[in-house]
Amino acid sequence: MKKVGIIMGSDSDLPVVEKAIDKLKEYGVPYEVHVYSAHRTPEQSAEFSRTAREGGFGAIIAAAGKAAHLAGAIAANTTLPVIGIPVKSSTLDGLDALLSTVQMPTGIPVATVAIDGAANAALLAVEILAVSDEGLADKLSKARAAESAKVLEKNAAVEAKFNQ
Ligand code: RP5
Repeated sequence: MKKVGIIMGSDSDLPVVEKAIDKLKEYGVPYEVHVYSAHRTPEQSAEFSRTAREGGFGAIIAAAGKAAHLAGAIAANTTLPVIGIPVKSSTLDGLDALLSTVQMPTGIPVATVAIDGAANAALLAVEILAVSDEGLADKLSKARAAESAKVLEKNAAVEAKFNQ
């Protein structure tokens, strides 16, 4: 199975990124985690993304806050799918990171999830790998069904309490 690369701009992003790591573990997807900054260690982040395809990666998750150029800088150096997580690490509550991550120019896409949306970033990476992996696709379907069952159970309780 292809690996997922998880890159964060600073180790201060780790509390958010851990939710992506946990989700990948849940699905048994192999991953590597690195701290590479678009601004503080530009050579390392470029080198990682240039060699990611031959290194066995199938998707890259990039998490950064403030002027969050990491996902875009990584996407500039690879044609692998790149998923950006805008991190809420500033006085602007992550809106700065959201706009910096999502507003990519045509030709260099970054699939941007919600501010601090690390679990969804991992799920999107799993969905990308599941395009060519039946086992993963099956796990995703089962998880969706389990979520639906939980909501239906809650609906039944609410209906029983309030409806005549
Ligand atoms: C960004 O700046 C990082 O991704 C982090 O979210 C933010 C703050 O970094 P530190 O100053 O805590 O290292 O580049």
